[in-house]
This record gives sequence, structure tokens and C-alpha cells, in this order.
Amino acid sequence: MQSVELMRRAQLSQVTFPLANLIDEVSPRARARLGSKEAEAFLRRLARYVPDGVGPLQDLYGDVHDVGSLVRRLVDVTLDRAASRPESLRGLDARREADPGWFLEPSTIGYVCYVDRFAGTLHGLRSRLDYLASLGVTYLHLMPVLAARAGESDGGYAVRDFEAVEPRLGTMAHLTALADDLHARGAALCIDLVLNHTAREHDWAQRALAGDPAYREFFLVFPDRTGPDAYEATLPEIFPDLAPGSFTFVPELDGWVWTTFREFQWDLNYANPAVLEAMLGTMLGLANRGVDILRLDAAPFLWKRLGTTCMDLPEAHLVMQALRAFTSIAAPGLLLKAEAMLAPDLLGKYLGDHDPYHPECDLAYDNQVMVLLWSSMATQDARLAAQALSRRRPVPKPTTWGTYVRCHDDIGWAVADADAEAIGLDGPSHRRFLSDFYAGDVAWSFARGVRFQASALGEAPISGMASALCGIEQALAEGDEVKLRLAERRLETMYSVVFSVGGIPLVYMGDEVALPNDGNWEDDPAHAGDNRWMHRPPMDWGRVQAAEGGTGVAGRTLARVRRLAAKRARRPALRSDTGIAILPMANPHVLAYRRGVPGDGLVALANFSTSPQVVGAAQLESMGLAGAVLLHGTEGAEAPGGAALGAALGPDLTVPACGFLWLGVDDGAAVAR
Ligand code: OTU
Repeated sequence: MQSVELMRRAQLSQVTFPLANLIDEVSPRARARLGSKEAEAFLRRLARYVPDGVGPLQDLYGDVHDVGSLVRRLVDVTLDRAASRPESLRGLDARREADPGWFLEPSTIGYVCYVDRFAGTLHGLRSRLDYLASLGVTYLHLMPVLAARAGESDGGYAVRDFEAVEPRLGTMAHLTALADDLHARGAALCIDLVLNHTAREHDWAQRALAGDPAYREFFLVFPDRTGPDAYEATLPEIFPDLAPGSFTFVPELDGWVWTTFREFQWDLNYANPAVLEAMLGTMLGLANRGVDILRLDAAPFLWKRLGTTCMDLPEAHLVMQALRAFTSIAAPGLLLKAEAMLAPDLLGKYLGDHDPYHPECDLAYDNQVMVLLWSSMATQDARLAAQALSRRRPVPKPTTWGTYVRCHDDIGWAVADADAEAIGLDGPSHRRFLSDFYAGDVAWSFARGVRFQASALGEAPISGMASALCGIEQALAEGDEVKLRLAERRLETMYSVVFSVGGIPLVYMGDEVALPNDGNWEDDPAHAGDNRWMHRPPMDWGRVQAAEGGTGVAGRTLARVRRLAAKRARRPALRSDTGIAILPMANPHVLAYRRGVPGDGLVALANFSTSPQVVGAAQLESMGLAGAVLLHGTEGAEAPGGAALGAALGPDLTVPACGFLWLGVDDGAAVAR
């Protein structure tokens, strides 16, 4: 091991850990269980990653627990799981260790779906892999698949068994078979790991209910309201309508249990290192089943401290850093993806930008780009997006964002006050406007969304499918062809940004055929009161089949998403981690940015206005676009005023109404990160 690097890490974490002793101690056991070749690799990773984990453990537990023996217990977990790691996955690990940026290729394109709604079962899903391949998908994120409690389960986010698949969807063997299929196609599998809470039906909670004191310590239980009242003075309410308050009285425990989300979702107590140890085993168990990426649900909530919001505390990051370090020892190919819907300026931390010597997650949701896209479409103005994106810092290598237009949750209006003010808007009023606009309460709104929770400030988050929010549903209802074409362009242009702005683009199930809101979402009693189900519709395969003809809204949309994927996959400039420069524009309606590596430069333009916008010759020249060629764009971009695909540009450029253009600039310059 590079000793200088080790020393530096040890210094940074302010602990002197006897790493050499640990290796000597573990080495005979590792050889006995793994064989000498595999043991060598294991011990190399131990030397490399333990120092990353020790500092966080010391900071989290050092005052109360013996960190040395905790490290040994965690190493034992990793050795157990390394011993049962299938040979094929060890091969994947080796390839990924040799190429740590494997998931950053421009050909990495994601798709997110519910197994039951998309394909019935995990087995059924295997017969849909050709369809996913036709969209260029190489990263498949399945919404919660682990065994959930019966009845209401918050869409599977109330897990009763982390080691079993939800029986309705199949078995662990089916999950592994799906992972094998994906791996054979060069694709990867992502599933949710709800590490913040369990269902009250989970074995740990059941043991606590039965009176086992060790398991009572897995949760946060208060004998009376004193603790809960003190915490609630500063806690935000996450589901104020569905589940007011953050504590639930549980008669069997004669106490109040911390339940940030629903009353049946019990928060885990990470201040107890036994919880971290159990979760490490869970994560590595899933990795050994073939899962490549674990989406860490509700990451900001992992740690609680009195007098705070108990969100995004430094300790929550330390927990993830420790889990990152120890999972890497047994499954170095495993990626962690943080789910944190917070103010934009806080998101980089989940990728480790605050503490580069302690890697954290590899991926995190880019909710900022999503919100900026919807904001720009509502205002027909690109300045907020340009301002906010210019201020972003590059994320540490080799981490990246998951970039998306829609996901399974409501859209929370994460616009930073500082960005709003910089362009003359008031943050709270703008967020209220977005809420009203997408709920359809503004006269000129094209959207058909619904408020998810009645927030005190009126900045309510919004539910609805992308097609409903971008105007397709309204235009169809009104039978207005002109409006329809504009709405379709909105959807394509938003996806064009997601496919080109950096990060892994994630297509949300159904968006590729402009699936409308689910009008029947209220029929299922287990979904009562939770209108997020309106944007979790069953996949309409009849619609897909008809769409293959290429006509109608669905057909046009499907062809467009496929084209975006195919164009992106071939452009080195669009690797997830290449730099981005936001280009200053005289025209406020157009967002322009440049990405590039030597030999492949790309400038993307997105017009949020409902009229075509001209970018004049002088501006093109100042952007270094003389000699650029048109690579891709909204249909009709080939019309007079623009240029034919692949041809050099004319003196002026017209960006179609609500449309986009991708221009190739091959001047050999990289865009600095
Ligand atoms: C996540 O979302 C999931 O995405 C939701 O579907 C779950 O209901 C929830 O966890 C509980 O498991 O509050 O409105 O900052 O935004 O964790 C969604 C993070 C949520 C939170 C996020 C949570």
C-alpha cells in the first residue's frame, strides 16, 4: 500500500490505528477462508479501506465504545461476506477496481420502475430486457423489491425483511437471475436499501416488541413525551398530512418510538454501533446476490441530535463514510447512491465533496437540475438555471449525479434563495409560484399536477407524471394540436438536458411513451391519501406496442427518447464526469452550456420560450461556435434559419420554440472541471 497516502489518511482522521496488527491478525483467517490468492486481494483492500472507516467510527462512537473491537467486528462481517461472494461477482469487482469510473461512460443510461407495475414480477421483467435495451438502458433501478409489510407499506419503503424479496414480486433467486441477465448484457442493477428505518413488522422491531432489550436499543424509544416534545420543537414534518409528528406511541413498549415517516416505519438508532454492524451485513448480503448499486433511502435522516432538524447532520455522513469503507473491503464493485432531497448546496456532501479523504456515496440524485427544468419551463426563462448551474462546484472523481426529469416522489421546490435573489426573484415567492403553477392554479398554466402535502408556507411539493406536468394532458383534453406539439417538445427538451448536462440520465418508467397520470390511483386502499400514486401508473404495454409505429404522442416520444440515448452514447463529451461551462447568453430564454474532452466538444442549447429564439452571429462567435455542426435537435431544427444535421451552421441560429439543439465543436479543447 502507498504508505504516504496511508499516513496522510491516518493523520486526517486523527486516530492512530494499528493497521499492521489488524492485518497480521486477520491474515491467517482470510487465507483459510478465501484461499491465498483471494486473501491477498482481500488484505490489500483491508489496508486500503480500513483507514477510511476508522476516522468516522472514532468520531461517531469513540467517546462511548471501544472502536478497536468495533473495527474487528466489522472486519469479521466483511470476511464472512467476502467468503460467500460468488466467483462471477469477484470477476466484476476486479474489472471495476481496475476501472473505477466504469459507470461514467456516456453509454450508461438509467431506467427506474416498479417491478409489479412494469412487468408483474421479477421473472416477467426478464422478458422486458430487450425493450430496455432498445432504450439504451444499462442501469436498471427497481423501486423497493425487498419484503414489505402487508397493507400500507409506503410503496415498499416499510421493509419487514432485508434478506427476502417481496413474495408478490418473486424470490431472491429471481433477483439474482435478473442481475445475471443484466450483467451478461453489460448492464447493472440498482435496488433500494431503506437504511433509515424498518417496518414495525421487521424481526428487529418484533424482538424489541417482545421485550428484548438489545433490540429495543436498535430503535429510539422514549418513556414519555418529554424527549419527543423537545425534539419536535425543531423537527420538520415530512408527511404532515399522512402522518403528523415524528413519534408514535407503542403500547407494547410503553413508550414513544421515533417514526420520521409513517407510524409503521421505525427509525433505526445508528448511535448504537450494533445497528451499523447489522446494516453492513445486510448491504453485503444484497451485493452478493448480484446487486450493483444500493440506493440509500432517506440518507439525511440517519442521525438525530436535540435542537436540530435531525436532517443532514455531520454524523449521518460519517455513518455513510463508514459503510462505504467497509463494504468496499468485501464488494469493491458495489456503488452507493444517496437519496437526499435537500437544498441544492447541501447535495455535494453526499458525494464526499466536504471530506475528500473519506469517500462517501458514488451517486446522488440531482434534484436541482430537475427543479430548474420545471422552473424554466414555467417561467419561459433560463436565467435561474444558468445562475444556479454556474455556481455549482464539480463533484469529486469518480462520483456523479443521477440526473432526472421525474421520479416516483413528489417534486419539492429546491430553489436556493441565493440563486433566486441573484436574478431578482424572491426565493419563497418563486417556490410558491411553482407550486401554484404546477397545481394548475395559475391561469396560463399548462400543467395538471396536484399538491402532495399542504405545506405551511404554500411551497407545496407536486405530484404528477411528466407528461401531465409539461402540458400533454391538457393539450389532449383540449384537442389542441399546436399546444400538444409544444408540450411534447417540452418533454423532449427537458430530457435533452438530462441526457447532456452531466451525470447518469435516469428515465422514469412511462415517460418514454408520455404515460399520463394514473386516474385510478385511489382505488387501492393501501394507497389512500398518498397522491404520489398518481405518478406511479402501471406500464401500458399496449401503448408501447402502438408507439413502436412511431406515430401519435407515444410513438413520437418513444422515438425521441431512443434518439437521445443513441446520440449520447456515442459522444465522449457527454461522459457523466466531463466538465461543464455555462455560457453567458444575451437571450434570457435560452440556456447554453458546453461539455467536452479533447477531440469532442458539445454545446447544448435549450429554449424554454414558446416562441423560436434566434441566437445571433455575434453571440455564436463569442461562444466559439464558428464552424460548429448540428449534431441533434428538435425536429424542424433543419428548417430554414437553422442548418441541416451534420452541416455547418449559418450566421444565425434559431432554437425552436421549447426546443433544443446539440452542436458539435471539435476544437480540441477540454472543458475544465
Ligand atoms: C424517500 O423519500 C422515498 O423516496 C419515499 O418514497 C419514501 O416515502 C420515504 O423516503 C420514506 O422511506 O421525504 O418525500 O430528503 O425527501 O428521504 C419523500 C430525503 C421523502 C427525503 C426522502 C423521502
